[in-house]
Amino acid sequence: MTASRSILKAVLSAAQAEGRGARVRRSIGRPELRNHDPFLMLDEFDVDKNGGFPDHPHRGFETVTYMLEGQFQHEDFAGHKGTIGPGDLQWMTAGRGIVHSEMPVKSQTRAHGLQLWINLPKEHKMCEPQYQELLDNEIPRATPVEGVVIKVIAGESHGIVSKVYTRTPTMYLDFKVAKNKSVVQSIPASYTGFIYMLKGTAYIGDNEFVGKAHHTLTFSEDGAETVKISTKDEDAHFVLIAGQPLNEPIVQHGPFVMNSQDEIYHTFEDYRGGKNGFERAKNWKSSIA
Ligand code: FJE
Ligand code: FE
Repeated sequence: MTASRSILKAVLSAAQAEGRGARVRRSIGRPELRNHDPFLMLDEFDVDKNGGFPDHPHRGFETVTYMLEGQFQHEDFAGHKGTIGPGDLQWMTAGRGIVHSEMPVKSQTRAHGLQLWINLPKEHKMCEPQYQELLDNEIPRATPVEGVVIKVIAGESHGIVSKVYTRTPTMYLDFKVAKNKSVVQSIPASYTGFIYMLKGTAYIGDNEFVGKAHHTLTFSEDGAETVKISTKDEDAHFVLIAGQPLNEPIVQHGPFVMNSQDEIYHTFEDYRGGKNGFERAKNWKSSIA
């Protein structure tokens, strides 16, 4: 019998200002949770109809936007446009370069969701940009026991496999667990991982570490291949995110994440000069910001 991963730390994310009039609860990426290779950032965002994330670039990683409530629009410099609503997913590989705008639909009062930044391995940092977009009803569910519904956004759970292609091996699961349930999730031994609590209370590991809303709970890196999660007198909603660490140098300058200072310098040159993937950045302005 293998033991469950345990929880190393629990960190509360308070809301902070970000973008234009937006509020985020930063999980991974905050000072206490800086190096969680392969993950760079996780924000629980809350944007009202006048806020958002107007025109900005990315290079060298992936942004994964998962909507919880409301409608979010996006538009990029290549003319790629769309709207995602509750339960929908946009898995964007920025690769060598994307410039885009991410804004709530104006008629909505609130857009609430999660945005995860996953680092790319050296050999994929300059790949062609790619979008993988899935509507809520296209994301498969595992229901290992009554009262436990697991949306398999990436990776696998209880025999249900996501069709999302991950250049950095990643598991991304959305758990809705009714009260007084228990579930065991397999995790590859080499993955790092964490739970971000959205609602309610969950008890994690053999010694039932208590996890509450807006807390990030980081997993022990002891090679255990499961994590045990239970609920008691309250339902719980959380995401479980895990991935293969890249163990490569990280040099981040805002929305550019490369392996060396020299590559960051060249990225600034490319962005400013409209080169090497940023050709369409010149004079581009989104129509939604
Ligand atoms: C940003 C660079 C960025 N959290 N949560 C610098 F890319 C961003 C940014 C976001 C973001 C976007 C969404 Cl949709 C959700 C996010 C950061 O776009 F805010 C800064 N300062
Ligand atoms: Fe962005």
